[in-house]
Amino acid sequence: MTRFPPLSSETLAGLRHLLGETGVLTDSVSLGAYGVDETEEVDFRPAAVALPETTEQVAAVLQLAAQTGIPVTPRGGGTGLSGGALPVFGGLSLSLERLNRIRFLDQTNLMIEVEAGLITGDLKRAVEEKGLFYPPDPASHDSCQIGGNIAEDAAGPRSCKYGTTRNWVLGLEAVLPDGTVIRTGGATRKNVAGYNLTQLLVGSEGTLAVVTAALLKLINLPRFRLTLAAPFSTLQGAAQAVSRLFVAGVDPASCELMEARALDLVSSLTAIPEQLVDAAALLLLELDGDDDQALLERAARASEVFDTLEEVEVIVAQEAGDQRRLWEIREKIAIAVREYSVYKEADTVVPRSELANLVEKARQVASDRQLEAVCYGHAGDGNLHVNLLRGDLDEATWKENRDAAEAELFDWVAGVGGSVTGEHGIGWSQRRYLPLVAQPAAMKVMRGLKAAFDPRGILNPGKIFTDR
Ligand code: S2G
Ligand code: ZN
Repeated sequence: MTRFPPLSSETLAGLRHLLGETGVLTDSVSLGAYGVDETEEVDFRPAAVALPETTEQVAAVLQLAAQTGIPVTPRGGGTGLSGGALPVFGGLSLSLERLNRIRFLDQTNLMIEVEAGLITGDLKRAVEEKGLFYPPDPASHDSCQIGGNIAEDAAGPRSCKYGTTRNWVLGLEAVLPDGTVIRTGGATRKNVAGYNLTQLLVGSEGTLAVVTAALLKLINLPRFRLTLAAPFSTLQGAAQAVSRLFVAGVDPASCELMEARALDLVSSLTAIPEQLVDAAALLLLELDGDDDQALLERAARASEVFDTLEEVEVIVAQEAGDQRRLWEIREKIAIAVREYSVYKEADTVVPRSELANLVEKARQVASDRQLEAVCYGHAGDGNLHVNLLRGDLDEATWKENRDAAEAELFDWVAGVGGSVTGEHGIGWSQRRYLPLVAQPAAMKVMRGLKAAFDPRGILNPGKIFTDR
């Protein structure tokens, strides 16, 4: 494992000189807070937290780190689910939270330039006030930051129709590990000049450069939305319906699946409508567009698809309040699971046609090891969050069984052409699974890229690869 020098009092004084007294935190409450994100069961404290306010300050911090060999771990809102923002080798936690301005909104070209620390929900609301739409909608939208979304290529329910964060990034401003500021991409809809550094940095989990600002694409806000809740009497039926919806051209903006156990857990946090409580599985769809009649026709088409599998009493919500109540069911599942049990989440993604088999496999790997599996997630993307619950197991058995169950599940997922993370990233907690989906030759290219950007290995060390 790589070793780094400790943060000396000279380096700390240098940091204070660059960022001012309030720009560097070393008290133990702060170090504790910046040592965790939302990943289960991990905690790594930094030696200090740096809070720059400008790109120049980010560059200066990285220059100092490069000179002294101190590792730097960039951090957004701390809502990550693979430990990407955790300083596993100590050193500096570099939080972008104070770079949170909207630099400009270009309503002629439908673009916005924002700084990395802007809360994603604030970005979404700012453009919606102007009748515009930035579709990516991670579950944590009210606390995650756009820079973190870019680092992880975050997604959410609407990536089903609109793609993940990367589909909306036209250009970036970023700082390389030696402190050099680079700009990639630009304000054009097309751009094939040279290597696509923008898209290389998106999803690179803060291991290649620190993103400080992004130029994002916008579209017009769809005028109408419909929410459909479809209770199935079998989980297999619900899972099979998903691929058929797309073949039939229903084109949902979101298509989420949750199994009975997820509904059962979330019922302690929000009301489940009578017609849905006994479902073995629930599909929740959002349809959007500018023609309300066309939306109703697509809703009818969705019902026809369901009826090819079984008779389903679909709830169609047209009012915003009714829609919200239905979406709350889905949005609160993660919290409900967390409140119920210690758990480990496998962020599986498979071709849609494998969804039914995925749920079967998740149940088997769990029950073989006295665990419970709760499956829910973005079925339209083939992306299910398989939550393995500890229940009553003692610590040692839990760890052993959890790891074995997860490994068997990911082996199977890779075998059917799926992947080991759909939207939460490899980060720290999924590193050992990357080789299941990236062959040795691809891993070698990835390592070469890391070395080209960060020859000294000081930027977010310990992530993505097992041996750095
Ligand atoms: C979702 C969050 C999962 C979690 O879709 O709700 O991506 O474990 C998630 O917090
Ligand atoms: Zn999710």
